[in-house]
Amino acid sequence: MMQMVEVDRRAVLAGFGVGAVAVAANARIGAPSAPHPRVRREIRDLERWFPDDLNRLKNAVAEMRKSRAGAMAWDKNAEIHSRRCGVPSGEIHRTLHFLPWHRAFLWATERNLQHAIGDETVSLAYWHWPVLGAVPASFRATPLAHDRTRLDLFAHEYAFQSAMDSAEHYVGKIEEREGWPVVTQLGFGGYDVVPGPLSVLEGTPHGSVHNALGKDMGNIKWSPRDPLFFGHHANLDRMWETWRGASHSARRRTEPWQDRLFAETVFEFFDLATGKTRNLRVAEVSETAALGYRYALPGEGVDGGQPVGTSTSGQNQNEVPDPALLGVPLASGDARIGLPTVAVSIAEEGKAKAILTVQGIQIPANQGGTVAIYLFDRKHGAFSPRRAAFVGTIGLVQQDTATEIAIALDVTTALRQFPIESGRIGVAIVPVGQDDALSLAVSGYAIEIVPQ
Ligand SMILES: [Cu+2]
Repeated sequence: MMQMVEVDRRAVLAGFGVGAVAVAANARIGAPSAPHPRVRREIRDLERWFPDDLNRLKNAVAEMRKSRAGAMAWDKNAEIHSRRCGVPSGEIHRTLHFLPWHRAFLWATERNLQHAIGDETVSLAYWHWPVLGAVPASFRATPLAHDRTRLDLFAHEYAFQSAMDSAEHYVGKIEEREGWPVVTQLGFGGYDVVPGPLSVLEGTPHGSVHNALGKDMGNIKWSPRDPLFFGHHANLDRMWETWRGASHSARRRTEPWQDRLFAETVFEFFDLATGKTRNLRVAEVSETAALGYRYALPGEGVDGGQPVGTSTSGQNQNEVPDPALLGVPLASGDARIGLPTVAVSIAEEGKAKAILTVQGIQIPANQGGTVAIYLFDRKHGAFSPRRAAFVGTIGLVQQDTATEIAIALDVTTALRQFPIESGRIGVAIVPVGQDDALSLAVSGYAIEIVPQ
């Protein structure tokens, strides 16, 4: 599958002609409408300290959800997302366009909300999952309520720390070793302009939080029908900004703004003001300041408020799922251990890391769920959570067609804490807290030791 992906990309690149065209990363979409950028705040902060801002958002959503001539502007806006899911070209999931497309979608939706009530100060809010670990009160009542399976979250579902820790470079790197495609760098928001492995961020917390809420939110195409979609994706957008750090940080420079296929792609959005399509180039959404907004920290600008959840390092033990929630492994097998190109050990901090790739994960149509990945020593025989190292969780969001995906995870810490003495590493994929059955087939597992 992945060799195919590489061939496709080269073919498309050839169509554009050789010679990269530089794209200014600071492209502007006209001046921001207000002298100060709009501030997107955490939902609980709006509830407690900024009721006027929350009311503006509620009124605008209520207006867009009203039926006019049998059609709702809200659903027309949501439909834009469905056109980019499970499509032969222009897919915005499992690609590099995951973060920029959703940023543009939030921005276009925010403009529509402003237009709906004729107030350009309407701003989206973000849902920082760990603050409450549940759906905020304001999103449980009309007009922000929606049909959802669950209102509480498990910590392993909003495990953003793993995504932050694994976010080495925005662009993942895939190498071929002994005829086997191996991910040697972990893409934060994707790997390529065509669908490739699922990035850590897109699996968890993105996919797992979608799955937790279920109903429309658990359906990749129609998730934006739920108003909380925009709170969820605003927090992912904020994580992107947090990961980038200060302007022009080294991380920001690793982003593929020089890649024309990435940066010059044009996406269409629904524009309520004209009833027509509004186009946005990916390069136009590189800077939040140019789009006229910024994110406040949770509790920012509030007397006595404490910023929370701002740490971007360290392991969060709460992310390990409760063993009582684990089901029977959906798939397990031995990992191929790639020979390191130079003799390095992962035991020493900063010398090398171990990357696990799981290839050819077949997900049947209309099935989704959150799975946990474990490593275990094969000398003990079959998998048991009590004798295994937890690696991370991956949220696989339901699609209406069967899909094949690959995932890559940093297993350095897991292997340090749980040395595999026999050298035979087993990998298990275990469903977490699922009522409905999910079935998976996997073609193989590989662990690569990558010098740093
Ligand atoms: Cu999406």
